[in-house]
Amino acid sequence: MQSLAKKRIAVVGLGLSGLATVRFLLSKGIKPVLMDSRSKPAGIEQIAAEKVDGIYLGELDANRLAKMDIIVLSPGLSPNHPAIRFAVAQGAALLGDVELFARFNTRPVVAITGSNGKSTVTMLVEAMLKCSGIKALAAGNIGLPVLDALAQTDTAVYVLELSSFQLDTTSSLHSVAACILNISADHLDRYADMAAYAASKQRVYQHTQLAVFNLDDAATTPEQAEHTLGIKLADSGYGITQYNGQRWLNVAAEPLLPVSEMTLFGAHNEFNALVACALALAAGASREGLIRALRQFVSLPHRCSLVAEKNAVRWVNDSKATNIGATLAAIAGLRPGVSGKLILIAGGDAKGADVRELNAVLQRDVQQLITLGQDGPAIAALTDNSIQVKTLQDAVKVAAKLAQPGDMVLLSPACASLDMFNSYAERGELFAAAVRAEVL
Ligand code: UMA
Ligand code: ADP
Repeated sequence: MQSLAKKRIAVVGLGLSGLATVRFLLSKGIKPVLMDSRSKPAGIEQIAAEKVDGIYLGELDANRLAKMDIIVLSPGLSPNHPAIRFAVAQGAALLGDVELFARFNTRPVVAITGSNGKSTVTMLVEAMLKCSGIKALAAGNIGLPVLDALAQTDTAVYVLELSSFQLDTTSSLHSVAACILNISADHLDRYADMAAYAASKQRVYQHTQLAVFNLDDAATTPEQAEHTLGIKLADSGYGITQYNGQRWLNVAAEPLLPVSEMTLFGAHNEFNALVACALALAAGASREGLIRALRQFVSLPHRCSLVAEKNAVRWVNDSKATNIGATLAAIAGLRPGVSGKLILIAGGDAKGADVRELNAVLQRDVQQLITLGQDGPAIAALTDNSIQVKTLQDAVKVAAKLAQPGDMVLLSPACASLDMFNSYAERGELFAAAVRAEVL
């Protein structure tokens, strides 16, 4: 990437990362060609047409793409799109915004991927570094495009949440530590099979000084890495230990903090905390910094958040559970604390996953299932205790009728929201609003 200026560069996709890429290229004096398969992408008005080398909207033109030296592809578009494949076959180089970041960045990076827990661990690592007096910045899939983060020059360490889509177009990202938290079915509408999805995640370990992985999930084991660190709750180096009559986080073989002093709860979050400790220490955090961050951390919204407690019924919003693994983790974490029924609201776009993986938990832990959305019927068919509804508001109404003291109503859809909502956040907000209207 020495002489970007002499290359013909197309930015394909004008969402958050595409717009950040355009800003980055313009700052380097490069006029890219812009394309988006939509006729009216939301951010288009932010671009001054005279500053770029053409804006082409609507169906991607394979011949125009084939004339490019470099295509910077947005994560929401598949590299298997026929027009992209054609251009690559003609010799265009395909990369993403994270690859551009990697080629220009000179500061330490911590890289985090996995099917679930990425945002939580990313925010925790950022908080641990900040509590250690290190200027850390979280970016990537979490929301801030990496090329916008690159422009923040007072950053000392980048903490990057990376999706498999971003990793697919990344090949030279160096990191002081990298992690795959777990691998469970997700995005199977874009990958041929689980092996292809897992191979994409493995790319995070390509050039890392320390590969942190999940000892309870073989698919996360690094296929190539010099230094590795496996973590599971029942382990002695990084794990949970009994100390002074309490359960403690054990970090680098020494007790760090009683689990009861963490603001996060649930077994999956204990694991997330241990991983975050390992990653943050590798990037220079102090043990005091880890402790402060774990005591103060404010849980991210839409992840097992309590919306309301009324008549001893708890209403919990886990809208961020956009795949089956996340819903299983939420139920495993929350069910032991529920004395009455667990009423689960699930459904949406299952993204090609096999919903039968919910079967055992639905039989064992869920007393009432309420489903909605495109794949609601397939989930409802798994159990006799199911009711299908058309809207989230109806789901809340039905749940309110059935709930009794001691019960929990949990929105944890195991599906993406996009068949009915603009985002998981909108789904979570509408759920919270419906709950407040119905029960408060
Ligand atoms: N799209 C088109 N045509 C195009 C370009 C995009 O139809 O030409 C559609 C995509 O299919 C998608 C939407 O537009 O439905 C947005 O795609 P995008 O690639 O423009 O996305 P950005 O706005 O750049 O946001 C991306 C990440 N989105 C995706 O990977 C889909 C954001 O992660 C990320 O925060 C942002 O870059 C900054 O790095 C979001 C996400 O949903 C949270 N990620 C997926 C997930 O977590 O499961 C992977
Ligand atoms: P991501 O960014 O990967 O989507 P989040 O941190 O936003 O992950 O958490 C999303 C959901 O995934 C949470 O609501 C929770 O139910 C589940 N989850 C969080 N951490 C884990 C984990 N380590 N293993 C399995 N599920 C998890």
